[in-house]
Amino acid sequence: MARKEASADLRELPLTAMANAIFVLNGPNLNLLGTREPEVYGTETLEDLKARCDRKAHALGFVVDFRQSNNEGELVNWIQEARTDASGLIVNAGAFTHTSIAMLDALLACTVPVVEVHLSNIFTREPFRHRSYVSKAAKGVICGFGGLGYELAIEALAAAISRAKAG
Ligand code: CA2
Repeated sequence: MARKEASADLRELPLTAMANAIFVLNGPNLNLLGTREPEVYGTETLEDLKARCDRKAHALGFVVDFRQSNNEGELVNWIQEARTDASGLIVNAGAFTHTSIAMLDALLACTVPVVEVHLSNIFTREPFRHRSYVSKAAKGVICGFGGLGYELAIEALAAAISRAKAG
């Protein structure tokens, strides 16, 4: 989703802005948001979530690189990229949340703060959704607040990054 557009936007920014980049990575099937299961995931599309993130990040002095993939390996590559090209990472790993040791390993190797987000409250859903491999590598987890959760995650990440910078 808008992967190339986001990168092109970022390439036009000065290097100092790259240091303030927050990667927002979305996993499988999240490209379908807004088309089905509104009672679980709401009515917003992924584009709507991107717009929320852009607005919130800009207000706090950050830029967002917002991506989605259905491919586990691609998500792992992006997490590795975040080590050098982002100051923080937000991840909604979709169903890979509950299965992916590869994503966990990549996240554990990530030196920037990570916030895990889910649109739905995974703990009130089927038992297989109660376990998250991602959480072990996350500074915090936000779930159950729909698209607002992405904005809350940006706020939490911005605070963590500022604290780290202040020493
Ligand atoms: O609540 C979340 O954000 C999830 O990460 C969403 C994943 C699910 O597997 C996780 O357990 C919780 C699923 C995303 C699929 O979203 C769709 C939305 C509309 C239509 C079809 C799929």
